[in-house]
Amino acid sequence: HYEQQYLDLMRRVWTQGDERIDRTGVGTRSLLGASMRFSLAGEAVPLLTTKRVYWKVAAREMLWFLTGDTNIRELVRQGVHIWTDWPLETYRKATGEEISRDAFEARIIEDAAFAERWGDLGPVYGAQWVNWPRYEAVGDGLYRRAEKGHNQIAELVEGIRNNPGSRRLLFTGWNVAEVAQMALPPCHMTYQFQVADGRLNGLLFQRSCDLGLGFAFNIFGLSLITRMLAQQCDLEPGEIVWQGGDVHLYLNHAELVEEQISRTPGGAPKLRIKRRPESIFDYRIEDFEVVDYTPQSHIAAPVAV
Ligand code: DHF
Ligand code: TMP
Repeated sequence: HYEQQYLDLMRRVWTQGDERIDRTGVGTRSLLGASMRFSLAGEAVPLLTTKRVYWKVAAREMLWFLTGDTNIRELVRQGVHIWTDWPLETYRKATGEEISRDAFEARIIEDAAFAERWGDLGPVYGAQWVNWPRYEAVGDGLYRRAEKGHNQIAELVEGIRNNPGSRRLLFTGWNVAEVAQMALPPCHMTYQFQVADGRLNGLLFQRSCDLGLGFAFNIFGLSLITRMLAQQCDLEPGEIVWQGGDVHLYLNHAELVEEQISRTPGGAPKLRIKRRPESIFDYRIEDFEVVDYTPQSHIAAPVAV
């Protein structure tokens, strides 16, 4: 089963990983460098089956990236809570107010000015993917930021269509000049694609991977964007390759790890796109459907902020 690779890696990190205190203070076991491959042939999708993965949340996040938005307001409006903890932490530290997560989210939705001030994550994924800053010369060696940045995604679609032999079919969120302004520098940082035999293959380099929590979303996201790009470029989806840099398990995920590696993966979920939108930017959540997904129960685990 495709998921065995994941469970094997999880066991390896847990039993052989180097134990250290990380940025969050929670502590991890970690190793550097890992790779997995999955087929997207037919409608296959490597959703984890040893726990329920809320794939619609991951899909909404991906669609949100593609709009270029970096404010959590729209996510929260859609009932997506996965990015709330970071602005919440900033707000609590800055104001000393012991506001609950629910109350913070309610204010983000109700109060546009509050959301503007406190809900932004900085120039993260979306900002770099579709609006990477571009500068134009104004003379005397001076530059100003152009109104419109580079749209790496639009350029990628053109590249796949018009230059399928290219080895430069990629986009990245790692903008060195802006990393310091981001709530979190990109984890799933570089995506690369290849056209081979009428198929689109996709690869993700993820510099930092929370194997217990983030990975399930990231591998689904890679599958989804590869499938969307393939559809837009009249190709069949091929394979995806995942490459992890610092691959880790948080020490407070012990129960999740023990439970998950004791389970046996099963089934062959499928991801369907029900419509062919005008462009890569016109997909809606209703366009996606997952069938034959009968996962084992969800395993809740705390996220290290
Ligand atoms: N920090 C850390 N330490 N790990 C992450 O995976 C992570 N991911 C981020 C931002 N910072 C992070 C963005 N993505 C969840 C999933 C993805 C995600 C953030 C959080 C999460 O909490 N997933 C739970 C619940 C999902 C839900 O309730 O919708 C899960 O069980 O999958
Ligand atoms: P770091 O910036 O110190 O590496 O911390 C980021 C943490 O978030 C790390 O545990 C990796 C995890 N993460 C993912 O695994 N996937 C994601 O999509 C995101 C945003 C974060």
